[in-house]
Amino acid sequence: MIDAGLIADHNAARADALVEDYAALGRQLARRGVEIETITAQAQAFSVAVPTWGVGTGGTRFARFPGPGEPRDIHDKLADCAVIQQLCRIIPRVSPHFPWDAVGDYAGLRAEALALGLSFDAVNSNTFQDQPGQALSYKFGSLTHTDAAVRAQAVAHNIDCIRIGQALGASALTVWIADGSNFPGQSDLGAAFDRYLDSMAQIVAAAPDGWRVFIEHKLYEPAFYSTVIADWGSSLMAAQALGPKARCLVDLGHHAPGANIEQIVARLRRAGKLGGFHFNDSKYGDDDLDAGAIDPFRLFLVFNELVGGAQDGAQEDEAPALMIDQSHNVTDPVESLIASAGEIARAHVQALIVDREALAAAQQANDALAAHAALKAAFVTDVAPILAEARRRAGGAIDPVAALRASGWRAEMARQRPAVAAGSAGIV
Ligand code: LRH
Ligand code: MN
Repeated sequence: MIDAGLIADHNAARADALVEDYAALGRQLARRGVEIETITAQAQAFSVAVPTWGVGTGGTRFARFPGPGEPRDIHDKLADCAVIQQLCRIIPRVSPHFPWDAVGDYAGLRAEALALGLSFDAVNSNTFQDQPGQALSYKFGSLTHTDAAVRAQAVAHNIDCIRIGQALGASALTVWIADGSNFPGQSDLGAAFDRYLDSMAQIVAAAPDGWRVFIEHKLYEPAFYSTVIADWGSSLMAAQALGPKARCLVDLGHHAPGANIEQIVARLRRAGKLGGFHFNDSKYGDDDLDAGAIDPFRLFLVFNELVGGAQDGAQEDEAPALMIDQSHNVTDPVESLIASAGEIARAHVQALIVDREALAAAQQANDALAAHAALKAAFVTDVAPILAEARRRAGGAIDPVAALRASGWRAEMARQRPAVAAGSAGIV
């Protein structure tokens, strides 16, 4: 962990400037009828989960270039997540991935996380890779494979993940499958979906009451002609067929360029099937770039739907699970997760300060410019003082990346952990 004294000194050096900026923003917001203290309290209550696979350097199919002090296992990954939480105070939950994070003692892992101030969010299964010693290959699919024995193997793995999740105190399973085809004609598109529903029905049935099973759609990759759960339509059809435990998870990077993701969010909310998010950013494909790095306005518009888009007749019964899913190929992963959590928190606060009355009036009057301006006014407001003050009040750092760098934490990890050779390709 980072020395608490260092964080205190870091904050002390920035306190006067923050007081000044916070007061100025407070006056500006008050003129707009917004009470800054109310927003800051909501910012403090906000949280997002980090992916265990995000604290190590990520890669592409071409290569992975590990950095210094790479986490070696789930224990190092939890320690790194705890440092992010210590500085940001909005990521108290970790989303693990199996078998990447497999250990022998899950009760022990839960206690270890708790001692670090962390708990577990949705667990992720993996039937998109073959594991050493695995009986049957997922080369041609998993839950939708034409061979019932392969499907049974994949179903069993997902049920194992649910049992692990129960031991960790989690209450949701995220199921993303790579199943699809590379050639027209290779797959019976209808039958593949039917096999998906049959396999998922067994997984959903194995989930305890109160649990959620998140269906994660993705347009393409690694399948490059068809993907069984390619879009929100397929995901929603499946979630509606599979019953109340089944919900849809929206990974921002899993859509065609130009897709209107905020409208997808509105539709899934309307259907009562918006289960969760994987936040990241992208310019072309599933680039898994840092949230808010490419298109912060899009991220804001998603939160605008979450905060403001309450709809008559919406069947929504719970808030969606908010999680990050990124691959940090050229930055320090811990710094990127800190920055990304900050960008997600920023989009949330910007959505909270939208003048909803002015927006609704302009929408009703078909005053397009005034309606757009009502959103833009919130988006262009520099809410950084609210974010920093929320962190400070929660015991975090006013400028968490600067505090991390000042602490020399990464150099210390490089000293403690063996260097990892470059070379292997792949996301982790
Ligand atoms: C698939 C995905 C999925 C995870 C994986 C690491 O692209 O978004 O959520 O299992 O990344
Ligand atoms: Mn994802």
